[in-house]
Amino acid sequence: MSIVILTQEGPEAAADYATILAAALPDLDVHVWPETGPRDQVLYAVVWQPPPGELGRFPNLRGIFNLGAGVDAILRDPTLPAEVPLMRLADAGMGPQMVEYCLYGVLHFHRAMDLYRRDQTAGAWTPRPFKSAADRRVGVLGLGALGSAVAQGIAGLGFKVMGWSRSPRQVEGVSTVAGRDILPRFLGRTEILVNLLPLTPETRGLINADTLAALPAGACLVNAARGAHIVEADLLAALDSGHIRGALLDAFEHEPLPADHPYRHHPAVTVTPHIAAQTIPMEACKQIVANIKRLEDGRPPLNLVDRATGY
Ligand code: NDP
Ligand code: OXD
Repeated sequence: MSIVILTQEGPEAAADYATILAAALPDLDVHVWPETGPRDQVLYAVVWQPPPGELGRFPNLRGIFNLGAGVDAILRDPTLPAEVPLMRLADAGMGPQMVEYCLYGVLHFHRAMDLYRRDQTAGAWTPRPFKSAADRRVGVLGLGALGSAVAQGIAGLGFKVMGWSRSPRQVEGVSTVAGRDILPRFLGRTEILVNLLPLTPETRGLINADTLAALPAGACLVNAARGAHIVEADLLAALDSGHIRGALLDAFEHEPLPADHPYRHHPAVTVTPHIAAQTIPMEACKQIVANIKRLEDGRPPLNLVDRATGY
């Protein structure tokens, strides 16, 4: 019986996972795709952006484990077996990284580092008036494992934070609202918008001309979730008009971001190469191993993806 690690990033990217899983689960052989051993022996698949069509080719799978928080890439595969439980990582060491990244983004815009950078390039010397964190309104889209940690982290520095989710949530130090109807009001009070939503049919393109227009003039955006949450042409138009002052973007619809993509050269955009929160093999494997044990004991797995909502 075996586990297969499926990633298009190549065997080197899978090596640490293979070593840790082999040590923790000595009764299971560990294979790294494209080497799979006999396909009917594979009980568990550990995947990150798996090669399309592959997951449908293991007839006895008991569980699929995503090596990340977002499962949008897996759910896009039409051959994904419908009956096999799909699990994702919940925090698994990504929380503190995501808090750092988003705090950096909030401070970058709060302290006008984007504008001072441009001033420096232009040879200008333009001090701007002080505004306290207590007067800065930050909005966090998504209050899950990562969004709630980020919202709390930002609130911990004294910012006025509001979080938005699908169902009502409570996060200490953060005012929270839920549901689509409240979104325009949430956006209307948000000077710095931080996106930590999963990419689902409901959230694809959520950051578009209408929602950007609902933000106050001069608002800024930190997108640490998925590129396809944003309608790129709408964001570029809002940046060009100045309605949106700046954007820190970590994830893109097509990665690597093409060299000639307008984001790369836009003076109001800072691009990072999908590094906001990286998977830590040891932490990820702890969750996977614990979940395999739960499945083997007939207990419900943790962090099960709801195929109906897409996260
Ligand atoms: P979770 O599934 O734990 O949380 C998702 C949150 O989004 C929940 O609060 C959920 O609401 C809310 N949500 C989902 N759909 C809607 C909707 N239609 N309207 C309003 N709120 C909605 O996800 P994580 O916090 O673990 O991760 C969030 C995303 O971050 C991942 O899906 C991934 O795309 C991205 N990510 C990016 C990384 C990077 O390096 N750039 C690294 C890791 C993750 P409710 O609470 O009601 O369920
Ligand atoms: C994730 C990611 O979803 O790294 O975990 O983007």
